[in-house]
Amino acid sequence: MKIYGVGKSRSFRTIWAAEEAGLDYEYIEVEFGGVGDNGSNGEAYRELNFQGKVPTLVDGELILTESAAIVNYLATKNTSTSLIPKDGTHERALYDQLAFFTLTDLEQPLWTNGKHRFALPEKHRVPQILDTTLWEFHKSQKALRDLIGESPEFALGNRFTMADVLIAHTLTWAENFKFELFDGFADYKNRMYARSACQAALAKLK
Ligand SMILES: N[C@@H](CCC(=O)N[C@@H](CS)C(=O)NCC(=O)O)C(=O)O
Repeated sequence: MKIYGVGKSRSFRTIWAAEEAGLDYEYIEVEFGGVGDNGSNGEAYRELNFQGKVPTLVDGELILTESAAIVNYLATKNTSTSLIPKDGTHERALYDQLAFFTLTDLEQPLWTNGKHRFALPEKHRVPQILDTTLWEFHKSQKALRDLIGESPEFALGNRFTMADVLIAHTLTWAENFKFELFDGFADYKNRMYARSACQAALAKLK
């Protein structure tokens, strides 16, 4: 199994998830903008990932290019772990709600901020939107507080799930972009990042 990624970008979610699930994988660092074999603009990588984005997972015939889909796939691949609630349960519905919330409401202002500071071609950037992203992220944190509580031990119930990977990674992304985190969330994501699986994933980046 191969995972293609770039540093602490969204691809970090997937290698952290692979470590939590105790799976063997090869991590391949993609060069953003490069045209060589592992360059995001290279022909070989574009064959796997049409948009030249990260992450990409290749497992035999299967190719996945969405971080949360990869995280969920990895969670179910090792059946001896319980990193994702079982299909058809209320707990699974609540898990899905957290995952979709994270990828739509919570990360959206962060990605908009990044796009309009550096990711989009300059002529498409709108600097006035940056203040709006700060306001929106604050609003999303209030919604997150409603969903998981002010000082959560875990995002869902009383055990670790992949929802913690998605949320803690997104909160760290916010911190790296200099967004202010609510106190309880800063403590929560620090505790999640102290997990040995997360530290093992971070070590892959060095
Ligand atoms: N919805 C996708 C988004 C993937 C994505 O946009 N990845 C960023 C890095 S975090 C990327 O590759 N950006 C390069 C680009 O936009 O060209 C996911 O969650 O995997």
